[in-house]
Amino acid sequence: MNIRSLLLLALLLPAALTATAQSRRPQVDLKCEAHGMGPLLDCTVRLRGADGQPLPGAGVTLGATMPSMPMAHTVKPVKALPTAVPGEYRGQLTLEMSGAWAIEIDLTGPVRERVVRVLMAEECDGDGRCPAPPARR
Ligand SMILES: [Cu+2]
Repeated sequence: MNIRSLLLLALLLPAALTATAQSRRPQVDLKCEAHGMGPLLDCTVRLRGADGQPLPGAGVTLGATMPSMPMAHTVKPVKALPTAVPGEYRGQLTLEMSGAWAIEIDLTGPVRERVVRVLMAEECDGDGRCPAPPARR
């Protein structure tokens, strides 16, 4: 191997490693519904591996903070438990007010990752359940 190909390798290797690390990242799908006072937030997390296959056997913890009010809230993180559907986990957060919440998804086990999604959680009228859509930034 001459010096030129060595240099080329040195240039390309980090990019290749980054691409590999990226492609190993799990796909994380989060859907939440708000209901009741608090509001309560029921969240469903669907995990897929880099190969697109459902990812069972992960530890999934959900936390919530309010980006607009740092340190104002102490929402207790909850474990999201596996459902009958492979790669699907459900957990319920008790929020302390309506508004934009950053939902922190901490993954352990086959994958270690923290994913944060900001959702709008509103109190629903009566017994209603309201989808919590992504918050506009
Ligand atoms: Cu707040």
